[in-house]
Amino acid sequence: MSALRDELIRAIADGSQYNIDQLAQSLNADARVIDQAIASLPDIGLSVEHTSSKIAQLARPLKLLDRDAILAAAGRPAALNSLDVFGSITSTNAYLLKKTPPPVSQVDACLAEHQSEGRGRRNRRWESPYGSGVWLSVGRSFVRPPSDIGAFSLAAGVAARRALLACDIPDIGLKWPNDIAHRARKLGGILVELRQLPQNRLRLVAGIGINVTLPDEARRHLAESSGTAATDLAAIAAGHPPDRSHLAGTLIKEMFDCLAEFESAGFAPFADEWREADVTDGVMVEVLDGGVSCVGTARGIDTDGALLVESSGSVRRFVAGEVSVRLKA
Ligand code: BT5
Repeated sequence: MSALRDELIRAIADGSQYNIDQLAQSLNADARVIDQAIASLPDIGLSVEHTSSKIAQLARPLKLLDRDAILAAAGRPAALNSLDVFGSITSTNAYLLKKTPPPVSQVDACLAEHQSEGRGRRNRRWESPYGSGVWLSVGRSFVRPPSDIGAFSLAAGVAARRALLACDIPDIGLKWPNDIAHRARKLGGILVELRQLPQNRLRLVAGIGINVTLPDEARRHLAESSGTAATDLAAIAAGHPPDRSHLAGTLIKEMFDCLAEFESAGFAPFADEWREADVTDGVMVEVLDGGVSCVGTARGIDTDGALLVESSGSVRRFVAGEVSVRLKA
């Protein structure tokens, strides 16, 4: 069904009205199967309008990811081992973690139009409706991992911000440890997963999700289910978001540069840029660490990326991956 569904989406992506019998003929499938495939599109985040039982149309046109345009925007990096572009997948991070690791110093990249089990930290869910964002993972392994590899998700935030700026999206903030933010709303997030390999090698998969045109239903669902105020590039860029393939390629380029820079110099070269983008610096925050709450004033990050919080006259350090931050307003 999934391959047929991808073909169907390609066939109707331009948002015109399509006759279901004609679609069935051109896709070499039974009209009932096409009907079912169309009926399943809302489940993956695509709204369909029916003007009659025989005519279907996407609620809005869809420009699909284009592998050549992505490679061109990425500058065809020499370190690229593979670039997979999927219609629907469980999770781009999960996919790269299962794949045989690329040769050392080479990088795999993977994108999908839709993730059925997109993941955030601590088993949280990342909403990834079809064609509405850039859902990207890059993966490589290190023979001698930098000692501050735990701060890589902060460096990846800096890389994402650089990519957005290169696509004419300024004023992007970063919220410790892994949020990409715009005016107190969540535009995207980063998930870094590490796995120990034999012979002391370390495998790293870094996933970045950035909302480009998030459907209203997804935004509503996020507000209701987790109180998340989400935003997208369409809102930030007044209805003219960057082309997704161009953004995806630019992100790949910045992530490749980030991986190379981090390998040679660790987090240090990213720290000042991260501090510039820090949305909680000087703000009252609540840090939740293993069920214990600490309320205090955020004082930026330490050289290793740990969050510093001033509370009752002393400064406490919180390490990436174990803490969540709540703005107290
Ligand atoms: C993150 O986790 O923010 C990391 C998100 C990483 C997603 C990418 S997409 C490509 C790659 N493949 C994957 O499977 N994942 C990565 P966390 O800080 O735990 O935030 C999760 C929370 O963000 C959820 O509990 C929701 O409240 C909220 N959220 C979920 N989907 C969202 C969306 N599309 N936009 C804004 N907020 C969202």
